[in-house]
Amino acid sequence: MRLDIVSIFPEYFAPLDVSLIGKARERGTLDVRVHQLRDWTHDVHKTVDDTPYGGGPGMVMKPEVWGEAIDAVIGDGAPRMIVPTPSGRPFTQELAQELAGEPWLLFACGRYEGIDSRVMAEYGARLRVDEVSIGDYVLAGGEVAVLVMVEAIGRLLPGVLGNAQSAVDDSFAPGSMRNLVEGPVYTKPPVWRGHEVPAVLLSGHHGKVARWRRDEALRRTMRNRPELVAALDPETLDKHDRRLLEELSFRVGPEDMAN
Ligand code: JCZ
Repeated sequence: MRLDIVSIFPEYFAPLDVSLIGKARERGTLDVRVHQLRDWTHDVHKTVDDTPYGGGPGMVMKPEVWGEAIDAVIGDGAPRMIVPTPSGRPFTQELAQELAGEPWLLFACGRYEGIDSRVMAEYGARLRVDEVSIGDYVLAGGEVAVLVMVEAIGRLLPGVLGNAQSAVDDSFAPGSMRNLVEGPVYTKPPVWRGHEVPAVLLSGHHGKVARWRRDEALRRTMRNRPELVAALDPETLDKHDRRLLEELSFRVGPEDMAN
């Protein structure tokens, strides 16, 4: 997969030289190219921003420099273009999986109050362009959002994770703990500073371990993400699940306790 990133702060992307993503780049699985937007300015001050039409605070990134940068980066090609913004569509595990199937992604990192919207209109007529939000908080620019997305996408590429199971076994990945967050995890030693590993995990009883893990996932989802419990399909809950959720005082829906 090829990734192009355009930013006025290319130094932000130093983390892509290390760990999983760095190794994937060394192997050639990932071809990451980071570009300095200011390379496509023409004035001595390398200006990338101007005052907003209609007034208001802050500055807006000028369309001309973005146009020259993107034209140069894409050539005759047609990558999928991603523009981080707090007003974009949510970045989810599902979108990460979709993007992991693309051969070429172009990330455009805004700063200030964002990029003149005509840039997205122009390339939206030539490329698939998505404005994407990584969460409901406001960053100072798109760079950190791109790091988040590249890590989430990169670890899904064939051969990037050491253990191929790890990627399909995550909290939000289809076919694993579906719509629940993961429960707690433990390793050796069996007692640490007086805290014991739950005995069931040492029992060797796989059925009981699975049941306990599901209970813990339900408890933790109820505590931290009650909206996920509310959205569960009751058909995916067995009698034991329903009893536990009752204990946690959650009403489960039309199904009765006879199942
Ligand atoms: C440019 N401020 C780009 C994205 N989810 C999320 N939060 N904040 C952003 C973001 C903020 C920005 C810019 C200037 C993205």
